[in-house]
Amino acid sequence: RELPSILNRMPKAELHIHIEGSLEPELIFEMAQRNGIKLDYPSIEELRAAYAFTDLQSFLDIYYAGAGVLQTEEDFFDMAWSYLNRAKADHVLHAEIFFDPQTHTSRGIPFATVIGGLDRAVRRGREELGVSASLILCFLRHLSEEEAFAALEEALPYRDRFIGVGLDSGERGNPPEKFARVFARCRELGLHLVAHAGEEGPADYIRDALDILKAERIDHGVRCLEDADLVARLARERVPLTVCPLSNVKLAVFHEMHDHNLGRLLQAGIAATVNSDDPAYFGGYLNDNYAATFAALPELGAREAYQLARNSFEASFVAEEEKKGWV
Ligand code: ES4
Ligand code: ZN
Repeated sequence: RELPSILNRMPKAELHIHIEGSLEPELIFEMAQRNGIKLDYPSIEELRAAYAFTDLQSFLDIYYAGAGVLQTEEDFFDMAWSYLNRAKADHVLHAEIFFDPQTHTSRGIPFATVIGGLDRAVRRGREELGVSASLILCFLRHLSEEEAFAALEEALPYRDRFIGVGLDSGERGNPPEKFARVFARCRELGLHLVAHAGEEGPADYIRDALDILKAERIDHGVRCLEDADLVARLARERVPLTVCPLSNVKLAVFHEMHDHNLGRLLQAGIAATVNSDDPAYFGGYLNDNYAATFAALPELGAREAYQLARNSFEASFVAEEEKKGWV
């Protein structure tokens, strides 16, 4: 009865959101127009209709194409500002936001343009919206480790504008070990470390992200349930999983929401959190993800709602002092 209202209004953190995945078709068209870019789709409706994915790669193809309209610092600002306003509406107090610099620098957009626009939105969000936010730079795992090192090198003059690094894009065939050395370097630099693992890839990739990359948090990680020893370890070591339910259903990781394992992860004692991943592409922002999972999974009630919100703050990279005000 009152659960939907509790879910909507409870304070929460979002830890798995790709800022390029928050770019709504309306903004894609607006930016294409102002930047003089010709799109492959004649209308907003036809672009949205193309958002019918069969797996991760079919999504990534459209997602990277959409990001092609981003040209100026203003574009990056507008994208992030729009997301932060949506986050505020969902009672998100804190967001840790992924961005993919290689998607842009490979098109000739300077790293300074990307980080300049995103950082300005993050600062303004803190001041004007009261939403705390920080940035996490993701390496594209379909590219080489050498290219990841080059991306890191370009980013280092802006070291104070992001708090960590992650690993995203196509998982299959791009195991964690491919990025062992660049993650070791990031660790020396004092950056936080996260990695997508166990979304489409096997449970082994989750273990390797922990053992080889020293990831502090696993993005997705839902395939851990295929390995009982790993589940026990994740629970014992309180390794957070940033689970993205609507994403998982749209990309056919689970056939329908009723099949999602979020309830089982919590029952196993894992510090799971709920997140939106790419909200413009997967049918909803953070509160939509909470609403869809709680509607489909009968084992989720008020206790689990509270647990998930609490997990989201505990799993965040904010200082322990600041966390105390939230949990
Ligand atoms: C992503 Cl759902 C997902 N998985 C891997 N990489 C990504 N980049 C943006 N969304
Ligand atoms: Zn993701």
